[in-house]
Amino acid sequence: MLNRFLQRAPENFLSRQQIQEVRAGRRGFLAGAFAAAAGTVAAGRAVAQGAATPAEGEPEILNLPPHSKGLGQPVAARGYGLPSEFEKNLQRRESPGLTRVSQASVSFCPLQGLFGIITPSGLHFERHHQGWWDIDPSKHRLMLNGCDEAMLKRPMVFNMDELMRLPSVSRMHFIECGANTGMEWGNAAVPTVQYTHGMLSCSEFTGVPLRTLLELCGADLKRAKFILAEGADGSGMTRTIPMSLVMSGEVLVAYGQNGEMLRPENGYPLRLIVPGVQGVSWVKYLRRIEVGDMPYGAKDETIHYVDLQPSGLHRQYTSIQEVKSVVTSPSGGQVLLQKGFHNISGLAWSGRGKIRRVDVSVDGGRNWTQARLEGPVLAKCLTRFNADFVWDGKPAIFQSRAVDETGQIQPSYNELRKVRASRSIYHNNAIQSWSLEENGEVKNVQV
Ligand SMILES: Nc1nc2c(c(=O)[nH]1)N[C@H]1C(S)=C(S)[C@@H](COP(=O)(O)O)O[C@H]1N2
Ligand SMILES: [Mo]
Repeated sequence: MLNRFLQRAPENFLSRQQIQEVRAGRRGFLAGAFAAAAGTVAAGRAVAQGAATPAEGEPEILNLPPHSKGLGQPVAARGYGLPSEFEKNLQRRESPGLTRVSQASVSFCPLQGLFGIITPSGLHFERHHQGWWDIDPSKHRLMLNGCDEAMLKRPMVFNMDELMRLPSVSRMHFIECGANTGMEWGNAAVPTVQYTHGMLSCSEFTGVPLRTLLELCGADLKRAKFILAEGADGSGMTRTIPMSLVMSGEVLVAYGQNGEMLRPENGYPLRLIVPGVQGVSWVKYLRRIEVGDMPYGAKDETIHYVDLQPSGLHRQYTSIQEVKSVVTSPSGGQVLLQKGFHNISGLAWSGRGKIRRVDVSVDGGRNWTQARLEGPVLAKCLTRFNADFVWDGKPAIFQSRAVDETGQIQPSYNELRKVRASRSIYHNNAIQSWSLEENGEVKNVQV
């Protein structure tokens, strides 16, 4: 039993005292159940004990509660639905002290509490370099131009209605910030999967292939080598994207997210979708696309979002998010309250295509067993995996290792540090370890 419904602390894990309280209650409940079972073959007194009125706070199955007898809420009491009152603890959270101001920060997605592969839009992680805006879509414009007149024959400015008239596609893709897991390069630094891996989300996006727009504008698709995407917020977010990705038809100028318009935090009313590529290239509040024949060398690709190599040099333009996976449950901060069966569940993804296979270890990587991939398994999309685990009460170390359809295998920390050293920020796709202690607590460790 995980502590999903018992998380009252502002963070996603219980205090030591709360765990003790839960255990005390739980133990009482189990003792009652065992007494009942024993009672069927032994003395009637044990039966009476087992079936006794439940401990305080335990629901009474035989007494009908008010919601079984009365009239419920009317329809449309909420024009836009909200999660249950009892799910309040599942929140995006800012990592304390990570940045100096919350306008240039990250809120992490609570992966430990999510099922399947789609991130509810209200829990999608946020990364803003200069705060978010709720931009009036009737005033928003997208301009397309070339680096010179020959590169794009008909420069155009679209409004939202004009864009939304065009043939659209809907695709499910993950977005991962290049800095996801960036705090873990040197050592296990943060306690929960929300903070280790929560700059990751997955949605169904709807929009127009950028290629369609470039064709409409008469771009020279032979000469064009790169595009520059520019956002309308104050961060001056501009990113160079290779034309090869655009020509594949995968890059979308998107307005839809999970069946409705994008959320303001995620770029409403228009953002770029660049499947498989790190989040920073998914320019939000998209207002301009320029077609060119050279990389643009913008600040967010020359100074930021570069990878420090062991030689001391920086590597630029590493954009593909390599194969990666993580066990989301049981994960750091959670507590196993009972021995016996537990479902190990997690997410796997690759910027190069589909996930082929995920292996799971419960002994820190000595032995591996193949996890079940729950469909659908889509390219450049999160894939949910599950594996069985029976806890005997002894310490364990949970790990997952993903392989993608190109044969790339997720590296261990040792393997990754051999080629990348340990002082980088971006593109950490190492195997995550969670240590299960004898007392049931799960902790972030590196082995
Ligand atoms: N205009 C604009 N686009 C932006 C950013 C930004 O600050 N401004 N942040 C980028 C970064 S670094 C990431 S990781 C993703 C995050 O997208 P999200 O906030 O929808 O999760 O948006 C990218 N696009
Ligand atoms: Mo990012």
